[in-house]
Amino acid sequence: LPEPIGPRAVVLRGFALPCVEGLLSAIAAIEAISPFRHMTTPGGFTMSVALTNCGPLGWTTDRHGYRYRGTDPATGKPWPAMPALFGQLARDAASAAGFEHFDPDACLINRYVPGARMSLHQDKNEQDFGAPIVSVSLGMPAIFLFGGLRRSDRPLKTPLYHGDIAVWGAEDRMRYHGIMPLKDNPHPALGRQRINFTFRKAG
Ligand code: MD5
Ligand code: FE
Repeated sequence: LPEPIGPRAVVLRGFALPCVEGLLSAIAAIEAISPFRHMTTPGGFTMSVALTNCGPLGWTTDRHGYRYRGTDPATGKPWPAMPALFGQLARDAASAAGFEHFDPDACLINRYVPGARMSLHQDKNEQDFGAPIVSVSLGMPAIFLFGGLRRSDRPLKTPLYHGDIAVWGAEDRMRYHGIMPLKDNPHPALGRQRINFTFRKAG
């Protein structure tokens, strides 16, 4: 049952549970080609979250700024292909949230360990703000911060658990959001980590 967190934002509890095994084996294949790594922000900070990507475009950051690229700067090669299962799950979740025909060209995969966090930000490096964003959470639970259109708007806090999918679009697309520092609650299957992947239409 979709749990609304905004006018066009929902959490679909457990939506990814039926395909977790397939998702985990796909992530293993992706990280064998493009490993998780800690990138540097334009301000010179090293992110506490490690990331990789799959699909035609991958989100990156370095001293020069944030941008999507067709190749992995660590390997010089294209990002691993988006597994068919990923595309199907993203499309099904978007559809369940009322966004038909979602066709992502980028999937950013974040890995959190205890203490890792993501401070409040907007996702604005994509070309197409008309498309929603779909996010899948696996492993340790996290507290998601869902703010407003101004950084100073007080965020709603909602937990995201293993298998949950969140979908945002339309007037909720540009809301500030983040993840509180992860507590050390080991997950039975994934241990001391949380993996989040976000599907976007970036190009
Ligand atoms: C995460 N990732 O759990 C978080 C939250 C990111 C990011 O924010 O940019 O990699 S996933 C939830 C999310 C993603 C994109 C947009 C919005 C929420 N939103 O508009 O609220 O690793
Ligand atoms: Fe984000």
